[in-house]
Amino acid sequence: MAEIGPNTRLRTSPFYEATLNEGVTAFSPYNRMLMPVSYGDPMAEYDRLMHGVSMWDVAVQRQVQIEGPDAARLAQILSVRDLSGCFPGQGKYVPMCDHRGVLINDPVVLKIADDLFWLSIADNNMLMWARGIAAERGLNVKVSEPDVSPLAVQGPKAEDVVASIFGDWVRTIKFFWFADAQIDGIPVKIARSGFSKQGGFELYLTDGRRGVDLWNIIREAGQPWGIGPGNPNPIERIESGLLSYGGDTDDMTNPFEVRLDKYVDLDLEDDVIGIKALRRIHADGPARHQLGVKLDDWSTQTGHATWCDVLVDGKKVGSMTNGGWSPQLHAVIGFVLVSRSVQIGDKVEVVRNGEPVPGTICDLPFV
Ligand code: THG
Repeated sequence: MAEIGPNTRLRTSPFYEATLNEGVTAFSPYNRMLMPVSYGDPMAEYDRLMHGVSMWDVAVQRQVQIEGPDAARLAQILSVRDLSGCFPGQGKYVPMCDHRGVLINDPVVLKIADDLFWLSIADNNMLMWARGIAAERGLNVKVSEPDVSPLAVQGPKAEDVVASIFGDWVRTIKFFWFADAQIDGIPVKIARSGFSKQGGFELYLTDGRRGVDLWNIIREAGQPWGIGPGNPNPIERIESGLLSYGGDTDDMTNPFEVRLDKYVDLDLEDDVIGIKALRRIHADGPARHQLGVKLDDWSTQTGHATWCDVLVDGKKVGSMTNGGWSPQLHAVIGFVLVSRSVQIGDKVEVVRNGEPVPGTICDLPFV
């Protein structure tokens, strides 16, 4: 088995050593970093998230910091969701598009202050994008990547764990809001957010030298609730209908195709990038839509390096973008991105490793 040689282009997370100690078995590249994606026991990782508490290293969710007099303006120019109702201390899930209306990211935007924003980004170079747009529009802002690394604590017991460390006041943090805190001199922002539907927090570490210390504090405090390491869980997020930018989207996908309609405000000013294209796409109706598929095949085989063709009467109508065995549905389920002619209830075939597997189209979310 070949290895990735040491290089300065692949950055390590402040939690890297801690994840090695935990026995991480697989990484995925993301924002020129390594994201831990398995500790070797996917069912245990899933069960902790569903019934207990899981912690995961998402330092790869890099922050793009925008500060200065035009910070709010640049944040809005990049966002097809209205940010005017966003207050300091609040986050919003925000689609970002290019001039064609194609989705280029779906960050959580955190408003730190009236003139200071973080874009907590998915896998695409938004630092370069934000800098380029700021310069071309002549905006008075500084765009940088700060020393900030999120650590997720997710699952029904996450609140108990985080409260046991920081105090019961964290229970009052509202969905997608955040607050400053410290533990043993380690500075964090505690946000009620995270890439699962099981509830929990993300701790934004703001001193990269203290990653292992923070990991160990949470690990220790979580023992009574059976905490263990995990990852943005590939099957829970499919059951729950959460989009993976870059996993479920390609270089043509617009927000309407992937169920982000409710985060798009078409009456924003014309200077918002992509908004004019989105108005046209909305009027014409998008070409494709994202739905679910349930396969009539009990094999638990998961993990596809490429999208799988979806066929109707032997003709390609789209792709299954991700899929896997669902313990809740007792079936292999997946997301499909298919022509709008394909409807809920339709019978299709999904080509996996050259073999057509029959399945049925269904609505999202699965659960
Ligand atoms: N947390 C933080 N940054 C992130 C992610 C995260 N950056 C990358 C990636 N994940 C961005 N993608 C998402 C996708 C979904 C959600 C958050 C980030 C999400 N959606 C909820 C939902 O769909 O139900 C809530 C959206 C809402 O209604 O406000 O949480 O996970 N820091």
